[in-house]
Amino acid sequence: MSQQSAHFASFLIKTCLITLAMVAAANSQAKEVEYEIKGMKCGACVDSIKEKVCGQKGVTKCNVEVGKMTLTLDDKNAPSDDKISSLVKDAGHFKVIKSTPVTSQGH
Ligand SMILES: [Cu+2]
Repeated sequence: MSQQSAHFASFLIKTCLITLAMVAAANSQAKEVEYEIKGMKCGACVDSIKEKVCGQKGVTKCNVEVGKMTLTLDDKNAPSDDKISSLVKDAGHFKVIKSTPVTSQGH
């Protein structure tokens, strides 16, 4: 095998593995939850919450904006609501005041 085709083969394998991982992620039960957060004022607040919450095991998607956080949670490994509340609290003077499951039905 030439070096170039070996390189191409390894590229194919990587692409294949990524696709498999994506399919696995899509197949596992995921839920989306929206959190209303008190005490956030600016981008720095957003960053500190992101830092605490987004890397958690079971959090597959993490979107934080001022006053609001939307997480996609992998049902199997998802942190509990209490855990998430305490992570948000640890990030600064923030408090989860409401969490609402987002249903994709009705779209
Ligand atoms: Cu801030």
